[in-house]
Amino acid sequence: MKNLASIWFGIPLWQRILGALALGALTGWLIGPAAAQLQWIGDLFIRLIRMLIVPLVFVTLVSGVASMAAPAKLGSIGLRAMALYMATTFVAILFGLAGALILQPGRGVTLEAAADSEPLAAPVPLGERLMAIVPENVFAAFASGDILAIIFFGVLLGAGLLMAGETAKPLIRLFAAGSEAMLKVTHIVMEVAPIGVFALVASVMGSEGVSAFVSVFSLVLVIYLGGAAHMIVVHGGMVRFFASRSPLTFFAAARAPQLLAFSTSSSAATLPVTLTAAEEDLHIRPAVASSVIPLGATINMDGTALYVAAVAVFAAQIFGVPLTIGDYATIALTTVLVSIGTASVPSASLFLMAAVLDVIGITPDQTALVIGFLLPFDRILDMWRTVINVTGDLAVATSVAAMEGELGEPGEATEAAKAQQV
Ligand code: DAS
Repeated sequence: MKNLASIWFGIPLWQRILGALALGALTGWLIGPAAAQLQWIGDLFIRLIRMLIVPLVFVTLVSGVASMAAPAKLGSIGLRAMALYMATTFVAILFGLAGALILQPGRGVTLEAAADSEPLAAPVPLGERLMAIVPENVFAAFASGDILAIIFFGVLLGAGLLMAGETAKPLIRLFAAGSEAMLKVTHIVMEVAPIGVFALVASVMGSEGVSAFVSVFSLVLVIYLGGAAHMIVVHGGMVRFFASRSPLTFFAAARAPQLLAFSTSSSAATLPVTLTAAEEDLHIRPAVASSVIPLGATINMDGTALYVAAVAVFAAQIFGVPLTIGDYATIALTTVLVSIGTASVPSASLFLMAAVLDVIGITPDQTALVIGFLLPFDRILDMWRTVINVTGDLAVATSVAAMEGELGEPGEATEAAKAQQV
């Protein structure tokens, strides 16, 4: 038994997760809807990961900011991250539009009246969402897991500790220890990832089945091929250009978060692993990783932007709505806002995309038809777009860290461990 365990733990985690994913897909395909019995195991795993998010994001952010050389850096990190986030999202939209125009996924698709399609979730107005970044009550923000509000407060507290000088040293060390501890807890939880991933993928494959692919094969192609091209060209190119890092090394370090993003379809559920990979495998110092990664998981969604833009063209093709250059520009602008507003949970953007379809003249009834048509297998599309979302966060964080001189070398001790020697 002992050497079985040593063999198992001797296999790299990402390979154990990949194996579990493949076995889950096969199991789901073989036993079909009966695989739904496994759903509770997947749900339990996601609860485990989500349990980490608030404490991990908060302590690593406060510790990261408080260990910064100077508060001024915060401004340049934030500005650089936002600029790269918006730029990569815009390019992802171009990939989505181009893919949909080339592959014409809406050609020949006729939509029967969608069954009782879900009522469209009214998207939260962007102004309201921006106001909510400032929490009226930080404990309420913690309790509700409001990541943007937690980031806002965490940055301020970290800056306050930084400026408090000597008297704050004990608290800074406490947060550094907390950050190290939460990263270790994430590792513990990740050890059960293969079981959780197996159950999640088996239940999705069992319920969606491969047949779902047939009716939207070309749309799946647009998302999967367009997304792969975007990751290779844009994310790989950024890492090469800004950080002089090999894209292959970057993608190897991103494997575990990508596999988790694929299995959970949730950037939020993947966030603890994205943060750990950023600090430990990509050697991004906490000063950058602790703020840029949680921010990206919340507002930077390249995969979602590519998907929403592609579906807008897909819908226009189905209903024969002619699109002018102005329409494409409107799709791009609205899609950027939708991708910022999309929550980091499964299928979040499926309903928000109504805002984009609306601006190009698709009627609410037609929108309901499109959403009703996509709903049954949005999860298969969501799995991949969430991978692209998470990869984009890591690529931007790597680039910003390089520009800020906060990109360490392999084998370097983590900041928290160094802080312990203070
Ligand atoms: N699943 C969402 C995420 O967590 C993205 C989406 O719904 O488009 O990134």
